Amino acid sequence: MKAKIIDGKAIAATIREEIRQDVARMREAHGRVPGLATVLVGARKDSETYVRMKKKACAEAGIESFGHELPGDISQEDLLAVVKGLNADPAVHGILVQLPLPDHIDDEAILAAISLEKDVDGFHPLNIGRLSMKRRDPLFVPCTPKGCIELLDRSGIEISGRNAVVLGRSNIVGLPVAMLLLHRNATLTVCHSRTADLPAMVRQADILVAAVGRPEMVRGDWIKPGAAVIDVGVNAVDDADDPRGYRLVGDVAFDEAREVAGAITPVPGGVGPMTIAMLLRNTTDAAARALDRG
Ligand code: NAP
Ligand code: LUD
Repeated sequence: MKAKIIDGKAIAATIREEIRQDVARMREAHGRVPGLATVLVGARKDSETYVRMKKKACAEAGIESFGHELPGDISQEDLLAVVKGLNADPAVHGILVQLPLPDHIDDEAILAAISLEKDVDGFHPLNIGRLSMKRRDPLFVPCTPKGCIELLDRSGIEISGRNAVVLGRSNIVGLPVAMLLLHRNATLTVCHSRTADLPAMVRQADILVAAVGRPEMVRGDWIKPGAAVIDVGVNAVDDADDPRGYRLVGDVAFDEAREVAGAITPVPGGVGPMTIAMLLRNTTDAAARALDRG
């Protein structure tokens, strides 16, 4: 039997509509709307695309966005000054500094400078620290990991008590998604580039989250029959038949895996749109908290 396709694009559209209604209610009740500052350093094509998509999604939800496009050779000091200016701006409820930053920038110092209340990416060290500890609620959960859990929940996939395998341990996806699965009482395995027998580990997974950045690395015969597969990877591979000269594939060989899995996310149209929806959710939550503080 073929796997159910988890339609991230459709689920994200539903969530964005929920947010649009929350924003409209906020505007009516308080005369205020959420504001997101986007900070883009340099001219990476992928980062430009993602930031453009985020600003467009904000506009559609009624969220104000403030774009800061900065040169790739900006100094650490000047970038810090931009962040501090945004911290002080009452119209800005959330600050997104798109990663990766150029090599000469100390990204940890930049992320740590974002005010905790505006850390809608959830990358501030204190938010990550809280996420990693039992019963310490972070103010914000990172968008991509949060989107993965939301996809499972909205697809009716049980997490508690099941074997979850996460491929990858990056700060932005692998590690935080592992923490979230653990908090939801999955039995957790985290694999990485030194894992001895990756296929054998993956075969244990009732829930597999793949975030390695290797096109179609996970083969169909690695998948446990009936497993839920969340493919975070977004990899461009050359394709002469595509007008752009490339197409996007995940970390999982989709056509093989869908013959075995119980449910699977496609790439594109899986986790990616959820990342953006969760950013809008976090920004709207940040604005609501700012209103509560008065
Ligand atoms: P990353 O920082 O490069 O981390 C990759 C992780 O995968 C590392 O932990 C690495 O292990 C592990 N890894 C690499 N090669 C491996 C192999 N052959 N076998 C086992 N593990 C291996 O990447 P990332 O930022 O987490 O992103 C991962 C993928 O997700 C990329 O394709 C990225 O484009 C995509 N992504 C998508 C979204 C979205 O919204 N859809 C968001 C973020 C990222 P070590 O730790 O041992 O080096
Ligand atoms: N930095 C992210 N860097 C990269 N794909 C994203 C992403 C949308 N500070 C910070 O936004 O959350 C972040 N915060 N990230 N990413 C990756 C990561 C960051 C990746 C994919 C998508 C955001 C997305 O919508 C579409 C899809 O998978 O359907 C395809 C888009 C296309 O190029 O056609």
